[in-house]
Order: sequence, then structure tokens, then C-alpha cells
Amino acid sequence: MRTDNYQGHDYFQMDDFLTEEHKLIRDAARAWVKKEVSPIIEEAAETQTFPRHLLAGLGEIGAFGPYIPQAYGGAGLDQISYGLIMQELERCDSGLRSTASVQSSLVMYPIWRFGSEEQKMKYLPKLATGEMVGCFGLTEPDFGSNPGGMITNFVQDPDSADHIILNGAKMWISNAPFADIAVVWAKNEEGRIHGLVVERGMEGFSTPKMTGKWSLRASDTGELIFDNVRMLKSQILPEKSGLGAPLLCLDSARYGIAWGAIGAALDCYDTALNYAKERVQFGKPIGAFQLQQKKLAEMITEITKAQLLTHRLGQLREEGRATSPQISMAKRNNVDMALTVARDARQMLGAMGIVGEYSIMRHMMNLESVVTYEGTHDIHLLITGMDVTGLNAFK
Ligand code: TGC
Ligand code: FAD
Repeated sequence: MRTDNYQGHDYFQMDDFLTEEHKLIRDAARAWVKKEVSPIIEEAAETQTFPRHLLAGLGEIGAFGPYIPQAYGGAGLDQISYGLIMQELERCDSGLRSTASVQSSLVMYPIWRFGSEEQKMKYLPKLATGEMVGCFGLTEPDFGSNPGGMITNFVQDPDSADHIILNGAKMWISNAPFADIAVVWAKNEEGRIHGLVVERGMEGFSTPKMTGKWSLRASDTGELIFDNVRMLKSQILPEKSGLGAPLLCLDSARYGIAWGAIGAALDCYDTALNYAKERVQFGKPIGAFQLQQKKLAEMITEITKAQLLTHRLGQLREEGRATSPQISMAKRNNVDMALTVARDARQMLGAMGIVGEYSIMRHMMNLESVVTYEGTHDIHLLITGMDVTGLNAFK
């Protein structure tokens, strides 16, 4: 394990846009990551296990529900703070950021936005500290990019006016194997999509772990299986229904991913830059060769462009003016950028680029999930295409 000496890169003085509070939040997240996660992340990836003892620490640095009001246990921070925390987490590992963004944007956000007061008070404070963990079930075996076709459904319990019965299955669900609750999207008898909070322990509900991933190995992924799960109607999120409800959650999570991907790219760039200054071939550091300088110059150029795009998106989101297509553009651009940076950085390390002693190969493999989940690279392109032409390629 190499010492984590990461210091950040700010080529266009983006820190000038940050408040002192922003910098404190970012630096606290960075320091926590260096102390608690960097020393163990490689082993977590090798053993395909999310280190659950990190949950309390994630809660302490405000990574769970950063923008959820303090009245519900959140940190009450702004959207830039949320982004900075996601950036620092993914600088270490996309799986670490996944755990935090699922908990914040896909579990706490829908309970906060669409839940009853009772649901908010029951779940949000415990989710904020990490005492309780959640997951988000939208994707099904036959419905990934097209979640509107989902089969999972609930019907009125014929034996009780207060109960419903849930059936179906969700797949590829981050945090599922150890989550205490799942925010699940299912159709009612009229085919309308609703969010439901399913609790571990409900009879007929199971969460088998999915193994064999070569990507996002430090994040636990599983299925959600509902076999006649009988639950109170009061577990339905009452304030919004329709596909637009989960898509609003995805807007928030995709925004966090746009920041997170910059973190992964910065870590790869940082590693390659340091290596290029130290590694000597043909009598001089490889960083002195024009071909290697081209790679580094292009990396920092693309990272800087993504930083500018994303900071502006954060401002718009804070003002409630960011559109879903703007979020799609940032998610798509930044993850693609990070993948390109990771691939170039890996080559710059030669054979050393493939070993776990350096983080690059792990980032590269992780980003293959990030480019697929929360809307694939192609889906986000089609969202932009639809926005600029007014023509819908999905229908
Ligand atoms: P469409 O007919 O266009 O829309 C249905 C309704 O939704 C509204 N809407 C939105 N609302 C809020 N935010 C958005 N971004 C929205 N986009 C659309 C829309 O206005 C409409 O409302 P209404 O009232 O008219 O009914 O829907 P469609 O079926 O054509 O699909 C559109 C499409 C393809 C863009 C969408 O379904 C999509 O984004 N697909 C990608 C699926 C996806 O991203 N899945 C992610 C699963 S979760 C996950 O990956 C977590 S990874 C977690 C981690 O580890 O970090
Ligand atoms: P498909 O939808 O089958 O797509 C296959 C290919 O076809 C893609 O390249 C896609 O871009 C392309 N394609 C599809 N439709 C079109 C079209 N109209 N035009 C052109 N090309 C098209 N989901 C959750 O609900 N919760 C989670 O917590 C979660 N976590 C995940 C964690 C990991 C590690 C991974 C890998 C996935 C996770 N997902 C989760 C699922 C993820 O959101 C889906 O994998 C993603 O939405 C794509 O769905 P799919 O894999 O079924 O691909």
C-alpha cells in the first residue's frame, strides 16, 4: 500500500469560487478518506466487499444526505458541498461514492421529497448517521434503460384494507445485500409507478448478493426479490407517483456522479504526473518526452473543462434552475472524460499500471460501471439529442 499523498489540482483557480465552508468540508472529507479508506480500499476491492465499518464515518463527514435539512438529521449543506464530498469519495473509489450517493440521492432524497412526515422522522435521521442503510430498486432483469416497462407490482391485500402485496424482482442494486430498507419502484393495479419503503425482515423479501463483478468491487451489489411481501399501505411514499418520481432522484444522483468522476480522473492524473517525473527511461524522466507530456496536458485540460462545467451546474442546481438534460450532459461528459484519463494514465505507468499498488486500474474498471449505471452513455446522449431537436428517439 502506497502512502496517499494526494493534494488536488486546481489549474484554473476554481477554489476562488468556493467559500471557506466549502473548503473545510472538502478538506475534512479528503482527510477522512486518506486516514480511513485509502489504507484498506485495495483489499476491499480484491475481496469484493464494502467495508461496512466505514458507514459511521461517512455519516460524520456529512456524506449521507448533505443537502437534507438538519431538522431531519441531514447536514443542511448546499449543492456545491454535496458535489465536493462526492468528488473526494470517488477520488478514492467509485464504490465508496456509490454507497454515499445511493444513500443520499436515491434513498434519503425520495423519502424527503415524496415521503410523509412520519416516514421522514422514522427513517431520515438514522440514514444520516449511517445507523441505517438504504438501497434503491428501479432496474429489473428485463428493464434497465427502459424502467417504465417494469413488472414489479403491488395489489390490494384481499384480507386487509390497510395492506398491499408486492411481487417482482430488481437486479443490480447497490447496497442491497446489507441494506436495512429499500426504496422500491413498483406499479399499482392501474399500472401507475409508486415508491415504497420495504424493510429487511418483511416476510418474502430477500436480497441475494451478486458476485463475479470485475468493476465496482468495493461496493456490494445484489438483487431484491419480492415474493408476496405483505406490507402496510403506509409504506407507500404518498407525495409523488409516476416515472418522473424516480427520475427526479436520478437527477440528484447523476449530479453527484458528475462531481465524483472528476475525483477519479484527478487521482489518475495525479498518479501519472508523479510517476512521469520519477520514472527514468533512455536517461531521463518519461515526463520529459513529448508523447507523455501530450497525455498529461490533455488530461488536465479535460479535467479543468469538466470542473468548470460542473461548478456551473452546481450553481444552477442550487438556484433550482438546472435542467435534467444539463445534468445528463455533465454526467456523460465527465464519466467519459474520466475513463479516457484513466486509460491514458494506466498506459503511462507501463506494467506498473496494472497492479493494485497504484489506483489507476481499479478506477478504470470502476468507471466501466459508472458509464453504465444511472443512465448509460448512449441514453444520456439521446436525452441531449431530444433536448436540442425536440424529437424523442425513445418513442
Ligand atoms: P418519459 O416518457 O420521457 O418520461 C416519463 C415521465 O418522467 C418525466 N421525466 C423526468 N422527471 C424528472 N426528472 C427527469 N430527469 C425526467 N425525465 C423524464 C417525464 O416528464 C414524464 O412525466 P409525465 O408526468 O409526463 O409522465 O420516459 P421514457 O420511458 O421515455 O424514458 C426516458 C428515459 C430513457 C430518459 C429514462 O427512462 C431514463 O433515464 N433511463 C435510464 C434508466 C436509469 O438511469 N436507471 C438508473 C437506475 S438506478 C442506478 O443506476 C443506480 S446506480 C447507483 C450507484 O451505485 O451510484
Ligand atoms: P440495457 O438497457 O439493456 O442497455 C444495453 C445497451 O443498449 C446499452 O449500451 C444501452 O445504452 C443501449 N440502449 C438501450 N436503449 C437504447 C436506445 N433506446 N437507443 C440506443 N441504445 C440503447 N439500478 C438500480 O435500480 N439501482 C441500483 O442501485 C443500481 N446499481 C447498479 C450498480 C452497478 C455496479 C451496475 C453495473 C448497475 C447498477 N444499476 C442499478 C443498474 C443500471 O442502472 C443499469 O445497468 C443501467 O440503467 C442500464 O441498464 P441495462 O444494464 O439493463 O442495459
